Amino acid sequence: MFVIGERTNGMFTSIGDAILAKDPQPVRAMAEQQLGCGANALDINVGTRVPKAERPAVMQWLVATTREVTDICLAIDTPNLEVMRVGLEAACRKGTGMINSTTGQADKLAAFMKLAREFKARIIGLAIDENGVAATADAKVEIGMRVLAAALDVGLAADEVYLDPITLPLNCAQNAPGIMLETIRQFKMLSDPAPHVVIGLSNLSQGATERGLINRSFLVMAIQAGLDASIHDPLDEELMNAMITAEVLLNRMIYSDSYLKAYRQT
Ligand code: THG
Repeated sequence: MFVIGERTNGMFTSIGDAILAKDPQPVRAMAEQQLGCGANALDINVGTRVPKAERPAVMQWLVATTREVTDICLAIDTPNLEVMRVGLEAACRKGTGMINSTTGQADKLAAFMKLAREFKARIIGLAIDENGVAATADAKVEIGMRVLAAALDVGLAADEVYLDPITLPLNCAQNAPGIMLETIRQFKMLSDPAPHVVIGLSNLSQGATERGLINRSFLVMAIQAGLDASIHDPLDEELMNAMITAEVLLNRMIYSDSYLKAYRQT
């Protein structure tokens, strides 16, 4: 599993405060903590408290500050093309970048795929188009197919594409998790080699009690369905243990009595 740490996000109070104060220390510390807990990439999101006009400069600062402590892949989390470009420039000076994300409308796809090629960045495509979030597995897969085709057209490989079925909160759409699982299975059958499949796991439990339990139960099911990347909190040790155990149970990792420790050492 490719774990994209979700915590460098202005939506979290401590990081949001640090961003507004331009205080680099909490940002660096959060990057190091996530990496220490097994993150393979970090999602970088300035949050909603930064005025729109300042977002390019703030993204530049947030990425550059994170880059001071790590060369790891940085996923630039913004729907805005200008913010994305500035973030990728800062991320790709040293190490790789990932576009989080494009949607399926033709004009957005064209612009973001051009950026992906320019920066040799991997790209996440959401199951959203001009009609909003696709509601059925068929509609999500149709958008996924369009994203994959656009990526192949600009010369990306299928395994540089990460399709995201869109995670809705369980407390507003109780049938959505089942639809996501079906979509994940179908995304993995779109091509051979297949695209990757990613989710923003924490969306699922927003507003619910038992957040941790809901997140880790679903993550295990999604891994079985073919999920191979997840944006989540690597500091949640029970979540990471459930993820590692799912990989052992699916025979993707060798069992030993110390498999949790072994995973963390590699
Ligand atoms: N897909 C893709 N990217 C994404 C998402 C996705 N990026 C953003 C988001 N969804 C994933 N990241 C988060 C980060 C935090 C939370 C949820 C998803 C979260 N935050 C707490 C809350 O809202 O309750 C904030 C807690 C606090 O204030 O401390 O749940 O789906 N491609």
